[in-house]
Amino acid sequence: MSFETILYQIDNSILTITLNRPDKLNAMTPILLRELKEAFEQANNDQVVRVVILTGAGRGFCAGADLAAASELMMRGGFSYEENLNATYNPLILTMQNLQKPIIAAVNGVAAGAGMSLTLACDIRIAAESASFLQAFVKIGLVPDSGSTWMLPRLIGLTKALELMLTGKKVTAQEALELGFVNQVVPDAELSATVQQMAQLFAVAPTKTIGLIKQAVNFAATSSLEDAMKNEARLQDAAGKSADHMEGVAAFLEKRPAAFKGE
Ligand code: T3D
Repeated sequence: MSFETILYQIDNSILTITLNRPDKLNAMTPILLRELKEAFEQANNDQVVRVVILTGAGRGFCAGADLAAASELMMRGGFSYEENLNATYNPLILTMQNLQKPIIAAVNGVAAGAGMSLTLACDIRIAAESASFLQAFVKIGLVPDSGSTWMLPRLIGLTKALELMLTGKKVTAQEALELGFVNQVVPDAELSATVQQMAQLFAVAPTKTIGLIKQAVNFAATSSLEDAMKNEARLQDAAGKSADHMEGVAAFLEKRPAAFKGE
C-alpha cells in the first residue's frame, strides 16, 4: 500500500509512521486522516508489526486540522463539523486506542489541536526538548475534540486540563513532563535513538498480552471496580492461554531470558 501524506516503514517488527506534510507542520487534511487510519488498520493486521512509532517530518509533530482545507470545505457549503469529526477524526482515534500493539509518540515538535489529541491517543509519549503542546482549539473558537476532553483530564486531572483547554496556551515539553502527560523528555538529537530503544523492548515483548493490557485499561476507565476486575479475569484467561505466557514461565524457571514471539 502506498501513501501520499504519510511514510510507512517497517524495520525489525518496528513500524514507523511519519506524518509527511512538513511545510504545513503536518496539519491533517482529509487525505492524511484517511491514510493514517488505514496505516493503523494495516499495522493491526500485520503480524510482523509488534510496535508502532508515530512521528512528524520536519520541525513539527502535527498542527491539528489543516485550516486551509477546512475553510475550503466550509466555503463549498453543507459542511458539518459533527459529521466530519464522526466520519474522520473519531474513527482514527478509536482505531489507535483499539490497536492491539503499543504506540509510541515520538514528539519531534509542536503538537497542536487534534495533533495534540493524536499524541494523547498513543500509549507512550517521548518528546524532544524543543517540542511543545497546545490545545489550540479555543484560539480559533472551537471546542477540544478528537478525544482531548476524555483523555487529557484522565492523564493530568481536571484542574490543569481545563486550564490548558480554556487558555489554549502552549506548554513546553518539560512542562508537559511535569504535568504528567509525557513519559520522557530528551535532547532533540537523542529523540530518535531513545524512541528506538523503547521500541526495541516492545519488539521482543509479549505483544498479544500488551494488546490485552490495553483492552483492560481502556475498559476500566469507564467501568466499576467490580466490572473491571471481572474483565481482568476474562482477559487474564486469554493471556494465560498464550504461547508467550508458557514461554515466560518456562524462561523464569530455567533462569534464561524469555524469547517471546508475540503470540
Ligand atoms: O472537522 C474538523 O476539521 C474539526 C477538527 C478540528 C481539529 C483541530 O485540530 S482544530 C485546531 C487546528 N490547529 C490550529 O489551530 C493550530 C494552528 N497553527 C498554529 O497555531 C501555529 O502554526 C503553531 C502554534 C502550531 C506553530 O506556530 P509556528 O509559528 O511555529 O509555525 P507557523 O509559521 O504558524 O506555521 C508554519 C506553516 O504551517 C505556515 O505555513 P506557511 O505560511 O509557511 O505556508 C502555517 O500556515 C502552516 N500551518 C500551521 N498550522 C496549520 C498550518 N496550515 C494549515 N492548518 C494548520 N493547522
